[in-house]
Amino acid sequence: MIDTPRTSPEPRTPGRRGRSALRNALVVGATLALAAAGTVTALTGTASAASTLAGAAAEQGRYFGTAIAAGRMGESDYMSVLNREFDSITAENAMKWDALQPSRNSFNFSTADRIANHARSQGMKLRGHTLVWHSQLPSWVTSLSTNDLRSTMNNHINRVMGQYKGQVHSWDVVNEAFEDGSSGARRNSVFQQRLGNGFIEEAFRTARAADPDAKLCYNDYNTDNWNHAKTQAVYNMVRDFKARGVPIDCVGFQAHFNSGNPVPSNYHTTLQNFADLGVDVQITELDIAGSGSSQAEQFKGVTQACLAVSRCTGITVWGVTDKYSWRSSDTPLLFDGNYNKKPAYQGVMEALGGSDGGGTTGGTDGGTTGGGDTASCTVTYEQTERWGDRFNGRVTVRAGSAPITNWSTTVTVTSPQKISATWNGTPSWDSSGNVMTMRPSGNGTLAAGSSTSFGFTVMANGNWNAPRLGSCTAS
Ligand code: G2I
Repeated sequence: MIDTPRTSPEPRTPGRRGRSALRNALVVGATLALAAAGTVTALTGTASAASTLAGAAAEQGRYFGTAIAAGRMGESDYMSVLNREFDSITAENAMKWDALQPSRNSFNFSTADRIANHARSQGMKLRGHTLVWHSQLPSWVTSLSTNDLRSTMNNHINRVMGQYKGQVHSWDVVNEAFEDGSSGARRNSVFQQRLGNGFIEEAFRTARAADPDAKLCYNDYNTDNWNHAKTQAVYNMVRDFKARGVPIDCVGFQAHFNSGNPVPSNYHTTLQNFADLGVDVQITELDIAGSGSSQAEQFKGVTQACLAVSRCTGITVWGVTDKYSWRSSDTPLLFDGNYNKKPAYQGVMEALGGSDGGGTTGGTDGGTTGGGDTASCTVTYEQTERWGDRFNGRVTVRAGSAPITNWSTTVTVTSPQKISATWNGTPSWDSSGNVMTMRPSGNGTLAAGSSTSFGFTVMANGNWNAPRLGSCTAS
């Protein structure tokens, strides 16, 4: 059993919300925005709780991400669940050393860029994984001399972080640098052998200079149980870094669990103790072997533990669907091989306070918020173009399971952003000018399940955050 957190999480405002979170309408926030605009007297046919992982997590001030494999990006069900449910992406393999610098000083960003571009186009966050790791390291690195390895490590950090500067919210700067077992020792990697204990510190200092705005994380597994030697060893390193001013902002807990390594009863204690050192904590590669209610309870417990720690800023699961998991026979994820939501999904949603989205079919239901025959609609956002000073957005309005005759939704931008143009809709504005209520131009009739879209231009004025959508109201 997991220790039940006694404290309620402090609501946090994420710096940048992803598309799914936006789409799934923070109902409270949306209601306030609509009330401020003085435009709506009643919400019709909308759910009372967010119906996707990212939407529900956003209501708790957290992101909810997944790892993705570039090779699966052509599969429409995969992409539709990704885009609907998650607001942060980690490249499962595409940002590792062997993918980015297969031979010395020859960088290949094409696959990683595809993932980064997808995240940007969807208004999703991007986690960077990983800069310095003993695994998936090309053999040319392992034969370098000490001085060459030092400059090569720093060059790799600079080039890769430079490529994604301003887009990656958190980087796993160093991954898995400690041994398993009871020794608490550093792993005997090529970095450790040639550069000694100082390589971790050096990597973090180089990373801070390369992208001062990215959060810099140390990431590892088997660091979940507070009593384990490895957990203590990582804790001592982070405490030492904080004491000496070595730049570190976060600790990633991979959270790969199975029956031999279950979610420990003191998990919340571990997360809280690290957070108390003055770093954020993130659950970075969550997957839990199993099925049914037992798996669901464990996913729920992990989610609750994160919510109970105000500095636990988000959760990433290590894949979209069981069928493409790195350990698919363990069925460790939230969607089965047909993209059906599993009990584990409901477990996470219960912890997040969301609804389960009204159905188990994942691939094509578009994340409907309602059900039955009540008039309802959902909204989704996509950035369609970007220039040096502005970007265009498109909002797709989709009717739920009943036909609708009218709809409205809000688009909120963050000052100093300004909406300078709109098309395919009739806008009205609140007094701040930041909240636009959009209604149909002319006939708002939509058949059940069908969609229409409107567009707008946002003058960024230095702020490139995606706009926030209110809930969609229909009659
Ligand atoms: O092992 C699970 C994870 C532990 N923490 C660090 C993560 O980066 C790691 O991810 C896994 C990926 O999920 C696997 O997909 O890292 C593995 C490599 O250490 C990845 O496996 C590799 C295979 O070993 C390669 O043969 C294969 O070419 O995936 C590659 C791409 O499919």
